[in-house]
Amino acid sequence: MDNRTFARLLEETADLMEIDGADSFRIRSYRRAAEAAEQTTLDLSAIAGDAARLLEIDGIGKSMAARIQAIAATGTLEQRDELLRKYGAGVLELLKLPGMGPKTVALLWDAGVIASGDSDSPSSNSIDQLAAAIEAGRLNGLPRMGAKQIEKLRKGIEDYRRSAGRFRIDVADEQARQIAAYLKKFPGIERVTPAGSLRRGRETVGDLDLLATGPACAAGQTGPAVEHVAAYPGLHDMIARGENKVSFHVEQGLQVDVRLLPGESYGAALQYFTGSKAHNVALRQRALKMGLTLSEWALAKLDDESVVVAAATEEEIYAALGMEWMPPEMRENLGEIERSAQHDLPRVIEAADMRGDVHMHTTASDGRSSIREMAGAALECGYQYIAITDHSKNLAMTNGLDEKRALEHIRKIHEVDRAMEGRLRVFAGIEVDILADGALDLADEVLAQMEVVIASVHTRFEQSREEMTARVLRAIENPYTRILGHPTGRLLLRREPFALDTGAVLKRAAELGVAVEHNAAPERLDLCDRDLRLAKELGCKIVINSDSHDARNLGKMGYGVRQLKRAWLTAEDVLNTRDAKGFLALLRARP
Ligand code: DGT
Ligand code: CA
Ligand code: CA
Ligand code: ZN
Repeated sequence: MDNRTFARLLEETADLMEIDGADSFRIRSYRRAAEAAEQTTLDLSAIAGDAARLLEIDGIGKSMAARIQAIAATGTLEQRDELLRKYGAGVLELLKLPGMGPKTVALLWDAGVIASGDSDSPSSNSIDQLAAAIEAGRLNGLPRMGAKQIEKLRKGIEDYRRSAGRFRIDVADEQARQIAAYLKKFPGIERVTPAGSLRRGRETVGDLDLLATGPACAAGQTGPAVEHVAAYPGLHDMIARGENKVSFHVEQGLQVDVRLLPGESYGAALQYFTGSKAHNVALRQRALKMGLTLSEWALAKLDDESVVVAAATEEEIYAALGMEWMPPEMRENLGEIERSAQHDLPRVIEAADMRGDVHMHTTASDGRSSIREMAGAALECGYQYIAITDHSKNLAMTNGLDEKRALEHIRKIHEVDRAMEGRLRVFAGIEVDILADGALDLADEVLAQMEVVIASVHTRFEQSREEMTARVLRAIENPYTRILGHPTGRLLLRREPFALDTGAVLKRAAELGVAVEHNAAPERLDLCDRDLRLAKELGCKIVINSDSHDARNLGKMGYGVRQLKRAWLTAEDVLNTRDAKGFLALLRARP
C-alpha cells in the first residue's frame, strides 16, 4: 500500500467525522496525520510494525500511529467504514463536487436531501439524490443555498457525470505500475506491458489494459497465473474471469483488463490492444490489400491462416506490412499509417530531449520545496537549467509575491544560481497573474529584471469568450510577457477550459513571438494535443513545463512530453530542448 492510500483513508475519515459533527480537535488530528502521510519520505507500510518510528513523524501521535497500523493490517479503518454505512458510500463522491464540503453534506443530510442507500446501491446514489432534489427545487430556502450556489452544484454534477468513469493518466499509470509489480512476483509471468489508451499516452484513461506474458501464460496452462491475478490485494470486485483474461475493479473504481498471452503472439496482441481502434481498422485494411489478415494472435496469410507471417514483436508486424514501427502515441489514424508506409515518419520528441524546465513554484508562494531543492531535483533530471516562477500578489491564497518580495526573491534565486557554479543555470522568473482586464499583476520595472516571465489566468474563469479573448490578447501584447502559461485553464475531469478563441490567441502569440506553454502537470496537460498541432501549424514557439509545486514532481514532465508526441512535435519545435543560451535567445527573439 502506498502512502497516498494511507493519506486518502485518513482524510476520508476526517471528512466523514465532520459530516457526523464529531469533535473538531479529533478531526484535525486525522487531517494532520493525512498531511503527514502525504509528505513523509518514509514508506508507511514498511515501518508500520514499528510504532516508535511512526511517532517520529511530525504530525503523528499515539492514536494516529495506531490508526496507521490498523490501515496497514486491514487495508481500511473501522471508523471510516462505520460512518460510510451510516451515510452511504456515495457521500465521498458527493465531496468531489466543486463547492461541496463536509458542512454542506451535513446540511443536505439534516434536510433529508440525501439519505443512506442500502449497501448494494450504486455509489453515485448521493449525487443522483442531490440532482433530483435540485431538479425538484427542494434546495431552495435551505440555509446557505442561494440561487448561485444551487446553479454551481447543478453545473458541478453535469461536469462530474461527463467525466465520470475516466481517470487521469498519472492515476492510471500508478495503478498499472503497482499491478505490474504484483503480477511479476508470480514465477511464470515475465513481462507486463500496459496497452490501450495508457500506452498511447491519452490524457485520460477509460480502463486499464495490461498484457502479461511468460511460461505461465502459455495456452491451456494459465490456471495458476489466473489464480494469482485474482488474488491481487488491491482488487475491489471481480468483473469476469476466463482462461486468458481477468477483468476487475480496483478500489479507486478503475477497471483493469489483464490478458495472459503466450510469447509467440505477444507482438500481435500488444499491437491489437494498444489500438487505437481507428488505427487498427486502417491497418487491417492495408493487410487485406496485401493478402494478409491481422488479428490479436498474428499477421497471417489470408488464404491460409495457419501460415503466420509475423506475431512475436510489433516491429516484425509493421515491417511485414511495409511500414516502420511508430510510437504508440501516434496511433490515432491521423496520417501516421501513410507516412510510415512512405518511410517518412517525423522523429517525435522524447523525454530525453528536454534540457530545462522553466515553470516551478517554491515555498516563496504555494510550493513545498526550496529553490535549492528544486535545483537538486533538476540536476537529477539531467537538466542544464530551470526557472523559478512563483505566483504574484493577486493570488493571495498562494501567498503570491508583491514587487518588494519579488525583487528579494530574484536576489535569492541568483544566489542559488551562483552556488551551482555552472552545473545548472537557475533563472529568475515569475508566473505573473493576468488580471481581469488583461493587465499584468506586477510593475514593468520588476518584470524587466526577470529572465522568464510567464503570464497566466487564474481567476474570473466565468468571463465571456469575447472578454476572455481580449484579456489574454492584451496580456500577450505586454512586451514583458515571454510565455503564456496553461493557456486554456482546464483541470482534467474537474474544470472545463474557459471560453477562449484559442485560434486567435495562438495566431497573435506567433506574430508577437510569445511562446505558448504546454503545462505537463497531469491535472492540466494544457494545451491539449489538438491545440498543440494548431500551435505548430501557426508557427508558435512552444515551451513544455512541469509547473512543479514540489521537488518530487519534476519527473512528471514525461506526461506532457507524451502529449507533444501525440501532436507529432519534434525536439526542434520546442524551445527548452535547447541549451541554456539557445533557449534564452529563442525566448527573447521577436519576429
Ligand atoms: P479507453 O479505455 O476508453 O481509454 O480507450 P482504449 O483505446 O484503451 O480502448 P479499449 O480499452 O476499449 O480497448 C483497448 C484497445 O483494444 C483499443 O485501443 C483497440 C483494441 N480494441 C478493443 N476493441 C476493439 C474492436 O472492437 N475492434 C478493434 N479493431 N480494436 C479493438
Ligand atoms: Ca482501455
Ligand atoms: Ca479495455
Ligand atoms: Zn498557474
